[in-house]
Amino acid sequence: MEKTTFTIPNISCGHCVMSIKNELGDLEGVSAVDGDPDLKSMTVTWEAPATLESIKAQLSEINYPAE
Ligand SMILES: [Cu+2]
Repeated sequence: MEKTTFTIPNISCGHCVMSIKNELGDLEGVSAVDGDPDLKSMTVTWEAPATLESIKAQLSEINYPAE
């Protein structure tokens, strides 16, 4: 199990955090997603078959690319 914090400049409010939570939560292997709109960060708990690449790809796809 891995825990990774992503900085996502496009986050502007709690609604963004909720959208990202919903979208990343659908990825197989992702077990928890938490975010902070003030820090513009999301912390994702994940394991295989999810990968760092698949999480980043999903973030880009929903227009919240990680730095
Ligand atoms: Cu927002």
